[in-house]
This record gives sequence, structure tokens and C-alpha cells, in this order.
Amino acid sequence: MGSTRLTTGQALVRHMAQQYVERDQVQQRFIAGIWGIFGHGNVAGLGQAIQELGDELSMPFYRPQNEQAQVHIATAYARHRDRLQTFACTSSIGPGATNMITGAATATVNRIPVLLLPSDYFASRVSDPVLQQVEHPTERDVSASDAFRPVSRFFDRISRPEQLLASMPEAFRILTDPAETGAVTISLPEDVQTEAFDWPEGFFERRVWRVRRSVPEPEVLGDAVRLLAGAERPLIITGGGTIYSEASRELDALATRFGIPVAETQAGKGALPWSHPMNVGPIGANGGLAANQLARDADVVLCIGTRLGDFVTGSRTAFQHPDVVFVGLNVAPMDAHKLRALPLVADARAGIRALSAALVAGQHQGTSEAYRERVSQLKSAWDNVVAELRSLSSATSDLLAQSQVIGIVNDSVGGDATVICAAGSLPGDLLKLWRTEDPKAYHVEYGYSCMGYEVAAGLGVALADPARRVVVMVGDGSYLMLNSEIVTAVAEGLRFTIVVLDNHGFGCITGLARSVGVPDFGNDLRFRDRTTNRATGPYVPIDFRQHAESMGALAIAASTPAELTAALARAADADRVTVIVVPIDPEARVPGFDGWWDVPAAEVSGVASVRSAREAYEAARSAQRP
Ligand SMILES: Cc1ncc(C[n+]2csc(CCOP(=O)(O)OP(=O)(O)O)c2C)c(N)n1
Ligand SMILES: [Mg+2]
Repeated sequence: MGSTRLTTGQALVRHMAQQYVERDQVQQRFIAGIWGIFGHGNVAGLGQAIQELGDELSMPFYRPQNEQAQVHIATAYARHRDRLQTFACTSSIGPGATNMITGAATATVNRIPVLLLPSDYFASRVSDPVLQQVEHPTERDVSASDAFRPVSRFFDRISRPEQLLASMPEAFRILTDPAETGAVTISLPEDVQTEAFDWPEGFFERRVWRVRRSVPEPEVLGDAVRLLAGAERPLIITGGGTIYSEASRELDALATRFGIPVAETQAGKGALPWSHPMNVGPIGANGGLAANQLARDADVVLCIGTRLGDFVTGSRTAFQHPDVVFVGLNVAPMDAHKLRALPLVADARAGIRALSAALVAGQHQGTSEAYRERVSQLKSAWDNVVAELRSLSSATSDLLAQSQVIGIVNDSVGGDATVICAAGSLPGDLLKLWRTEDPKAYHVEYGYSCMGYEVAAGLGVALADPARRVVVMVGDGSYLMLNSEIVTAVAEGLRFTIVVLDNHGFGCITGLARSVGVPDFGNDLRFRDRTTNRATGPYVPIDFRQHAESMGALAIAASTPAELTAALARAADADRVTVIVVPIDPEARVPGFDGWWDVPAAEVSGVASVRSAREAYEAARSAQRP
């Protein structure tokens, strides 16, 4: 076999362009393009390679404003594409690299593939310390890039060009494996990127990675069927895995035929439309009344494609039936085993199909009429609560309530648009109140709940699905943390809508602090009072509209329902990214509905409210079932 002489950077670009995935007989290229910010660490290596080869290989290059954001863009893109396509992200060494670490963790926690290519110190060590090198005093091979290790599903440092031959197949195996996927980091020393090697031709041949649809083991399937067939009050929890597996139709069939209610997680919301008779809405700490009451009494819980985070299990208070058992249908063995479940390790779609087929074969009739009636009553009661909250205005102020803004935006963009969010009080409120009518209509990153994901994710989804209406809902705090990709969206000519909800600070943490007895402190954005030396002065006024306009967005302020509706209509027709700024009432909060979240109050304190919060905490904690 012949060989081709190329630099490490050039070889890597050519290799990435030849990686394809196949699922259900559909093939597509896995790496859609490369995002990057150049510095001395990557401009002459990977940068040179992308410039020379990018057009020829249809490997477009995109330049963001921040390395963290480029990873969020890639993550959102990959999530929207059901993990079948993503971007590579390159950075220089040092700060550019460490800026990507938050993005890496966000991708890994959410099990979303992203390929990260940070640069690194000189493998030769001749010029040490190179600008931005962290010099470890005793371990000279440690660099800033080692901080990627705990937040990556695979990490390697390429100290000699030919190491790519061993490393890249493993990188792509993990990226395309639904159970193992997450951030994959290939750290590239500055000198090695530019060094030439005679690469075997095979390294540049088209390679197709088949995305597994693993089927359940017959014996475990038999046990799962016996559990479900014997259940009187079964419940399904549907997570992100159902959506990535494109298993909505199968879930609908299983739930409908056997009368099993379906509760939603943040990553799983949308698998069934909100109006589906078996969709009982969200479960857990941010859940609704229907799902939480059904969870409390459930005897068999089928958990599909969920990592069962504390918000889903109500920190392990959600299930109170003394003999409740769990079946974990998941591609990832770790998730399948959680809550001591019967681990049904399989792809969601393949697993649901197998369960349905076996239940039908066993002539299982499904749940009783009485149970179905209860499900239907709880669902309609919950739907009414949601409808009320979506239209309720603030009792104490002329400002809009957040719940009302959610209702107006959802009504305006419809149930097929993709709504995006990540942190603050919005994720919980959206989980309860947003009404989805499509599996890709709900994109809330609540695995890492990373403030700053929102705007970048809007860009990623707009790139992934140009025909769809995309609306980012973001609090003022998250907006201030990372908004600069608005400029990138303008430069790329992308159209989506960003709604900024301004309550002058970290409103959800103010609420959380109060719940653990801590008086208001440190969360509002206020001027410092010189006499108390505390930030207790008036709110710091920010003109978010002008701020967004200065970056090239169409920016509109809206403070009434009519203004907001008009602004959303303008955004729909706009030729660019639109930012709508809505001041909201900081005190108009959506209440909880029988959900609990474990946030411990201080065990000793001189503050009376903290002491009583601790008492309440200890009482609530007694419902935990570790
Ligand atoms: C990067 C990051 N830092 C800190 C947090 C903790 N945190 C969660 S929500 C929040 C405040 C968000 O404020 P804002 O976006 O204005 O939303 P609001 O709570 O006002 O609805 C903070 C600090 C986080 N989730 N992510
Ligand atoms: Mg806020």
C-alpha cells in the first residue's frame, strides 16, 4: 500500500473528512466542519491544514468568539442531529484549551459527541516554557490539557505523528458509540502538528461507523416482561435516549396499547406530544402533579434512556411504593443499573419493540380500566394547571410573569419550534409549561445546567436545522455570562430568536437561598452601598436591547403581552438573529408540585430562618430512599 507525506495537521483533517456513520441504512459524514480559534499553538499546524485542505474536502471552518461557546455549538448541533453528526473544535494551547473544558464537561454529562483538538506544549521541550505553558514543577509531561481527562470519554496526547494511527480509530469508535459517547480530546503539541510523516493510504480511506442498535438479552427481556405484566400501577420515565434513538412511535405504541403513563425528563421531553393521552408531563423536583402522584404509588417503573439525575428521582423521594421495582432500558450499562434496576441493556427503540412484542405474544391486556381512568383524570387536571399558569399575570406588579412569557412565546412559535435553555429558573418552568409537538421541539441542557450554553446552542441548532424556528429562552444572568456568539450568528447569517428574561439577577438562586433560610444576598445585580459595603443598592440598569443591537442583532424591547406577540411576529420574518428583551417580575415564581430536591440547610447557625429551614430539611429528608 502506498503512503502520502503530510503533516500531522493535514493528515488529521483528511482523516476526519472520511469518517461516516450509518444507522438504519442511512449514511452521513460524522464531522460536519471545524470550529476554531487560532493562536501560536495551532495556526501553523491544524490551521495551515484546514486552510489548504478545507475547501477540497468540504470541511468548512467557523470562527466563534469564545472556545467554550464553540464546544456548546458543537454539542447542540450533535444533540439536535441525534448524535449522528458533530463538529471538531480546535484551540491554541493554555487558555484557549482550558476555555473548552466547561464545554467538554457539558457534552460528556449529556452523552453528546464532540471532538476537541486543543493544542499543547512542544513535544520536543526545546523552547520550554512556551508562551502559555503551565510548568508543573515535578511532572514535566503534565500540561493544562490534562484538565480535559476527567471531563472526556477519551483523551490522548499525540507526541509523535504516527500515534494518530492508533488514536483516531479509538476516538471515532467512542464518539459514535451511543453508550460511550461524550467529549473526545486529542491534544496536539504545537510542533507535532507541523511535522511530516509518510501516512499509509488506509488512514484516508472512507470508514463507516455503524451506530449500534443493541437488542436486549432474551433472559432479561423475559424478566422485564414478567415485571411489567404483573404491574398494577406501572409508569414509564422517558429520557433523552428515547429521542436520540428515534423511538417516539414505539413509545406511543407501548404506552397506548398497555395503558402505561409516560413521565418526561428534561432531555426526554418531546418524545410524545404534550397532548398524547398517556403523556402525564414532567416528573421529579421540577415535575408536575400528575407524574409525581403516579410516581409516588408506582409499583413498576420502566426507565427508558434516562440517567436518573436527582431532579428526576426527586433526590430519591419520588417513589414511595414499599415494593417498587425498576427496569432500566438503556444503551449504557451504568444507567441501566441505576436504582438497582433490572438492567435491560439495549437501544431504546429496539428495547421497546422487544418489550411490546413479548407483551403481545403473552396476551398481556395492560393496566386496569380504573388505573387508566386515574391517569386520564390526573392528566387533565395537570393540563388545566399548566393552562392557568401560562395565562396568569403577576398579582403584585405590572411586569410580566415568567410563566406568562413562556405561554406567549410557545403560542407564537408553536409546538414544532425548538426551544433552547440551560440554567436558571427557566428550565424548571419550561419543563412544566412548554407544550411540545415534535421530538426535536425541546432542547434544555439540564445535565450540566451550564449557564452560557443558551445563545451558543441556538447557533448550533440553527445550523443543524435551518428550516426550523429556533427560540432561545435565557435569563439575564446566563445572557451576561456568555452572549458574544450573537456576533457569530450575525456573521454566519443565521436566523433564530433569543428571548432575554430580565429579573435583575440570579432569581432562581435567590429563591433557593430563601428555601435554605438564607436572607437575600449576593444574587441580585445591584450597586454596592458604600455605608454597608454590601451590594444592596438599586438594581444596575442594563440596556440589553442596545447591547444586542450593537452586535448586529435585530433587538426589540417588549414589556406587555401585545408587545411581546408583535416582537415575536417581527422576529419570525427577520433576516437575522433577533433578541427580544422582556423585563419580568422577579417575585412571580412558578410553584413546585410535590417535588423535592436535596439541598441541605446549614446544621448550625445564628440565623433563626436557617435553623427552621434545617428542621424542615431534616423532616423532608426522611422521605429519601437511598
Ligand atoms: C456556569 C454556571 N455557574 C453557576 C451556576 C449556578 N446557577 C444556576 S442558575 C443561576 C442563576 C441564573 O440566573 P438567570 O440566568 O438570570 O436566571 P434566573 O435564575 O434569574 O431565572 C446560577 C448562578 C450554573 N448553573 N452555571
Ligand atoms: Mg435572572
